[in-house]
Amino acid sequence: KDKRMEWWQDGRFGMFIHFGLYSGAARHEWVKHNEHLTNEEYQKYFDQFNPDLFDPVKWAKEAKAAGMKYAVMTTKHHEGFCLFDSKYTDYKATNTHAKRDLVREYVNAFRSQGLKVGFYYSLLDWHHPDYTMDDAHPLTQVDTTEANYKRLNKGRDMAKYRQYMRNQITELLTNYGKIDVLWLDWSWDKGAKRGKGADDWGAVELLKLVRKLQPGIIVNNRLGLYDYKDGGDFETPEQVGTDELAKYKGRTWETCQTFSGSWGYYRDENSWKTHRQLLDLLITSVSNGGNLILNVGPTGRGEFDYRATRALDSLSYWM
Ligand code: FUL
Repeated sequence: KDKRMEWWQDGRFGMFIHFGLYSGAARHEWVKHNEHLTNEEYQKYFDQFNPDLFDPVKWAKEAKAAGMKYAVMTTKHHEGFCLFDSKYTDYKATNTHAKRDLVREYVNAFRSQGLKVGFYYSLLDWHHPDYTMDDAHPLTQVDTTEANYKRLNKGRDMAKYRQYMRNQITELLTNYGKIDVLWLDWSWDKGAKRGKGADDWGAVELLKLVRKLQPGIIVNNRLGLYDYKDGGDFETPEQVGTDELAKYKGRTWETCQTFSGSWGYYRDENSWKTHRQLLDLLITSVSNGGNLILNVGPTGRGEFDYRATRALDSLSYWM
């Protein structure tokens, strides 16, 4: 048994937090992609970003009351916007009305409540000028011809983007004390056309860097390193039904699940899981030897939607 994994396997239950510019759009964290928005069109969400109700101590208290033992927050999602004060980009929270390093506040808040702290970091980046186009990029969805890919990729250089990621991962794993979990997201399955994987990220080197900077850290399995001896510490079945969880028995895994379907705040989504369904997910995960990480997408102003708070309340009542 791996000592490093003990707290995580005993803890069993965590909170995922998806927060970014898309929270203000309030219609899915993939909105830029889904609506094929250009950087110029997406700019208004940066200009208007103003999470005046951002209060991670409150979040941490709700998480703790619901029985959660750790949290993982998006430091950068696919949109490329950074919630932390990175030296390597201007596209960050400190340059918005927030004027603060929101990652630092999150880390301090959750630690102060005795919870373990994790970072989500997107490998995909729809904003970085060197990130080459693939089938998951907002700008390639309308015209998917080779000629268009060629045109859009002119002058882009993934080697530079790889360096950018190494720099940012170094910042994240150096400037915020001990980080307990790193959630890197995501790689295409092997053999997929126009999708990125391990080589694009420089995954082997990246993971070595992570282990060097934070020897105790627990890393998920989405770098695309399927054959490599260190492909990550746990599997990440996403939004699978309770009937599918039994097949993970005997493995090391964490199922990630939403309250309502999307990860980023989606105001008009009407598919919220019932309290019974949430409880069922938790019980089925734990009884099959896995973890459950349940996601909250705070609103653009930085607070939990009342439906999320209610769901967390119901869990804390059961606990
Ligand atoms: C997926 C992402 O594309 C979603 O937006 C979300 O972050 C989920 C946890 O992982 O692969």
